[in-house]
Amino acid sequence: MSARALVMGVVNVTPDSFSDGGRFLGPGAALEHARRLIAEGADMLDVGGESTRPGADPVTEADEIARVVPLIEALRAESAIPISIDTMKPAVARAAVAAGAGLWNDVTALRWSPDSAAVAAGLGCEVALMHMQGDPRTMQAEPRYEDVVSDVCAFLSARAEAAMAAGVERSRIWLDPGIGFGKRPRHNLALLRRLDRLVGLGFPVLLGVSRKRFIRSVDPSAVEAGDRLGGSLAAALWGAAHGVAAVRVHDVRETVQALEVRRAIQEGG
Ligand code: HH2
Repeated sequence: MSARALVMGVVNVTPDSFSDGGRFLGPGAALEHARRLIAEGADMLDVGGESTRPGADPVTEADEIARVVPLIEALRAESAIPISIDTMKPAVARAAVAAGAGLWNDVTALRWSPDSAAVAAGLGCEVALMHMQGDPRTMQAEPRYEDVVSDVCAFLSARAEAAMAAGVERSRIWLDPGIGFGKRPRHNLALLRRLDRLVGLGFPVLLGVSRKRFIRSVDPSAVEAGDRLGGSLAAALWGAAHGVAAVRVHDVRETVQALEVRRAIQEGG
């Protein structure tokens, strides 16, 4: 096994994701896409049924379950790949874990419902706690920080403590700085520059930089999400070099290749 960062491939079953524009809506198309990401070398898959795009419309619990559960069941029937469920809702997490997901990826860091932390503890699954200022509808309105790196580290430490107080085992917790969630470009760049501070908290770090808007702040010509592969790879390599455990990406093949080349240079083949 190589020591490189793990690659988490994104499988959206949504009509309105910012990065892939709903091309994968529908369980059949989403399953095909998931198979492709596995063939391209994904170490795990992140299945989501609700877009967290700024301004995205909320989805009901029942609709979200109906989007993600058939896909997770179908994947489980043919593959042992670890699956995470990207949801804020405890009922969706519960249904997804029953269908075979092993990690609850929660962009609200278990704050969406007062039951979230207890449900996570009861499920016994891994949990990724992500930082977000505000909520998806309003988060880009006017993000403010005293010191973004210290603020995000303090928030994530507190959320990890809250999860553990509710019974989630320490060894099951991941932290994620939430690149693009209630942050200006300078905030995203500062968080990336000082990833060592987050890694230093002692939990595995998950990093989502793929196709994100901050890349456009560096290259104004990268208007569409699909124009941002170079920046996505640069940021993933930066994350790997600074100790993140996993990167959440859309372009699995290219990211695996980039990380493997970096590893081969470092380890000599
Ligand atoms: N980013 C997105 C969604 N979920 N989860 C974690 N832990 N970290 C992230 O950075 C993260 C995330 C946004 O990306 P995408 O899935 O492409 O968009 P959408 O939420 O519209 O589906």
